[in-house]
Amino acid sequence: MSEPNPQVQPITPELRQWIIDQAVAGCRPEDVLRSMVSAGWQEGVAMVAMETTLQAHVDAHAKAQADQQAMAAVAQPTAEPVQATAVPGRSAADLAGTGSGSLAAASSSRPAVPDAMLGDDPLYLDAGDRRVAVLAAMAHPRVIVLGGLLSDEECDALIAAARPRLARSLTVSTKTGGEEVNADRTSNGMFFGRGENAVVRCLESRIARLLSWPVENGEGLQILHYRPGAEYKPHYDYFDPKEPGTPAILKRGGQRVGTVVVYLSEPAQGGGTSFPDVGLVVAPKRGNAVFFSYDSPDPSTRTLHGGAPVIAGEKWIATKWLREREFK
Ligand code: PD2
Ligand code: ZN
Repeated sequence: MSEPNPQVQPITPELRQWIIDQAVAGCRPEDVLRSMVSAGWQEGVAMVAMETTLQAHVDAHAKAQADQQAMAAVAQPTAEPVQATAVPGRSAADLAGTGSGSLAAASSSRPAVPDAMLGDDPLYLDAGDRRVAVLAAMAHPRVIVLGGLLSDEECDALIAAARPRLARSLTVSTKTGGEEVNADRTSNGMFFGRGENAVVRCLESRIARLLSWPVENGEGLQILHYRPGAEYKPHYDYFDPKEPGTPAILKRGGQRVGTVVVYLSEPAQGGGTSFPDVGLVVAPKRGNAVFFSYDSPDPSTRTLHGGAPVIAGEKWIATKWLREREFK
């Protein structure tokens, strides 16, 4: 953070971005305030800077979501209106430490699910240490295709660290709350712990910044390896509320509300990520990613998706699932 001028103390764009970065990274508001004060900011100015910055951030996010929902309504005049859900994650009010106070009251439409700020139709998004391209976006289902989320070297580093730890992929059983081998998922996989190594940390902080969703709400990064013939049949990533094992699963961070699939290698043929409800297939281009979100655990989100069979070559991906709250 730059040294403030004690006479004037203007709230600069750099300071605003720094405050947003701290919030998205999950820093406690009192710690952010303390850092600002110890860097020379007057406490009152620091408080105002935090409140106004986070409020503007939330408003911009809400506007982007409202624009997207309006677009969806135009495209789907008969579709049901998008429902506001309970407030997962953290609001600006929570982040600013004002709890249910002024900011919460001022902001009736808080971001309910992770999302990128596409309000002004940007070609690129700032992921902190990297510029990421917006290659395609769809409102309903909410799908965003991102270009260049990881470099080739970062893809290789994740594959190399994961390879010795691969085992037949399991899925979470909503019948029991445990894990089981699933015939619909014929890949091998492993999980990194959150923040386990430098590349994992980099990817996690890029995702948190791009989608304005705290790192702490992410499950550990999963790596999957598909050989020819391997696939992941269409499924939903949220946990079915009607299944008996779901309440136990939800104790750790609530529902899944978003998924980021990052392509680490390109198969020669096949292996796209399909969204059968809308006839979309995302090509598995190395370094690119597909993000989709679901604001309720329901097929009306149209987020049925699958990993198409690999026809030739090998496919490696990294999957980051995002929960409503901190995933401990
Ligand atoms: O490999 C994929 O493209 C894919 C498709 C559907 C991955 C996942 N789901 C997942 O990891 O949830
Ligand atoms: Zn999936």
